[in-house]
Amino acid sequence: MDLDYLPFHPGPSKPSFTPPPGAVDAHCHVFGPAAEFPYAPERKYTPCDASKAQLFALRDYLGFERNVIVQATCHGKDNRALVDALKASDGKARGVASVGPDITMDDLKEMHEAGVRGVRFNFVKRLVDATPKEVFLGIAEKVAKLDWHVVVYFEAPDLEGLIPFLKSMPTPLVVDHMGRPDVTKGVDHPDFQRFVDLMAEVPTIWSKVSCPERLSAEGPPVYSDVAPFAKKLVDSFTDRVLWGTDWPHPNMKSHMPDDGLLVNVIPRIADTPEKQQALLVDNPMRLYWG
Ligand code: 0GY
Repeated sequence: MDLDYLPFHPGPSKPSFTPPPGAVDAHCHVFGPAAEFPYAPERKYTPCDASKAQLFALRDYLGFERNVIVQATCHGKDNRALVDALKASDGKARGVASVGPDITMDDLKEMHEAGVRGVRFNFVKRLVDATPKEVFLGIAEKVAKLDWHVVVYFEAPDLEGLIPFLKSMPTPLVVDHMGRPDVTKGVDHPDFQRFVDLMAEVPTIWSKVSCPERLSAEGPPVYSDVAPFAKKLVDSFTDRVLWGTDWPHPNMKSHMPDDGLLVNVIPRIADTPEKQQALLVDNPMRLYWG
């Protein structure tokens, strides 16, 4: 583990918000354990181990029924830890993998069998070396044949330059963490409006309304400065939003969030039972278990 790496919260509080039956934590990771699934040589950080058993225990503790496990960059394109967790989940987890241009349809079909339903393209420079867009497009064309989608992770300043690429995707697209807006600029700032406009224009683009702990200037326990951004997306695109814990919170430097408090943010961003049902159950079920 890196010396400045913060491990996940050892004893999260019990949330006061109870997720509806069938709720899905649609963004979380497994790390290692390194002795079984070594971290990738090209990784930019070395986390603490965070096993599938710990993830499934947290799922139950927080009141969720399913997980979408997203391949984290510390495992590079070696999806073995992810696939192992999916196979152990009893059908209660789906996955998003990270693959290279040499991936074959047979490899993808094998991952599909295990529960993978998407690939992640990462543009965050501190996490990965850049991949040419043509390479991403070639991968997207392959996974489109299996009706998978693409998850993209980028930071707000990169959105404008990425729009033509995002629009060229042959699959549905899920944007991680609302495109990481600078929340100090306010929800009406043109930068966030650009993202709202993109979602309005392209009906196949979804957003995760996740990670208040990464985006907040205010911090815990309420992360109230992030809520207006997530609420705007939930209200405007109720059937294209997903929520996740982001456990075990890779690379958090400011603080390690209490996962129970993160769950308590949900009713602030989805303020009716109908919106909560869409965000936590209907939307992820359609995308990952449909
Ligand atoms: C996240 C965010 C981060 C890391 C990763 O795959 C990863 O390493 O996604 C981050 O550092 O912002 O979604 O987990």
